[in-house]
Amino acid sequence: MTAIAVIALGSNLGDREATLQSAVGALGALPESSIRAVSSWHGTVALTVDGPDPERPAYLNGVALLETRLDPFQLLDGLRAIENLHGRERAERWGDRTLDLDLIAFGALEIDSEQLQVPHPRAHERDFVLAPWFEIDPDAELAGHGRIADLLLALRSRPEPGAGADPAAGGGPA
Ligand code: A4P
Ligand code: MG
Repeated sequence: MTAIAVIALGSNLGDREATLQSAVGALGALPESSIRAVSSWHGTVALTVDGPDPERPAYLNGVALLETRLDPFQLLDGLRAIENLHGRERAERWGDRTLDLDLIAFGALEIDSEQLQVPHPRAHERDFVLAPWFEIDPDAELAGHGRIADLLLALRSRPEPGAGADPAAGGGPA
């Protein structure tokens, strides 16, 4: 059975665009898999465990749709192998990286194991995932969270994280 996997790509070290292009090539070369769509690359501020940090190298982020006969765990192994081929090192959580490949969704499947959670547990609140995904599949839904168009709208109507409360706004969202 084939499924459509939604894969988020991110890079904030080295030649980011070359790395992302090379990763897309490697994704398409996985067994029984082919690329269906790739977004443009979006420049984004690095999100760290302490919040957005404009002092860190900025990311390029994008999303690819991969049609695959691999199962989600085989695909995760493939993503790790491609990250490693592109010099990924794991020093700190949410630290700078040459390449991050996250499995955002796998059809409508929901998985909650130690190794793999699908949909990706933080995808619904990340502009840098939803915006490129919306570009290539505007009608997409994220299992358990609804339409990505609505998620993006909700995110963008919130005050900027870290911008602080606006006293004139009178106590936050209604
Ligand atoms: N894992 C579980 N579920 C998944 C999944 N759906 N996709 C496990 C991928 N991996 C999944 O990942 C840690 C473990 O998560 C893996 O062993 C895998 O079995 P990792 O790639 O080694 O580490 P990480 O990416 O640092 O951790 P984490 O918590 O997945 O980070 P996030 O949430 O992916 O955030 N800022 C901007 N602007 N753009 C970014 O792309 N990315 C991150 C990483 C932080 N800040 C960013 C960006
Ligand atoms: Mg990751």
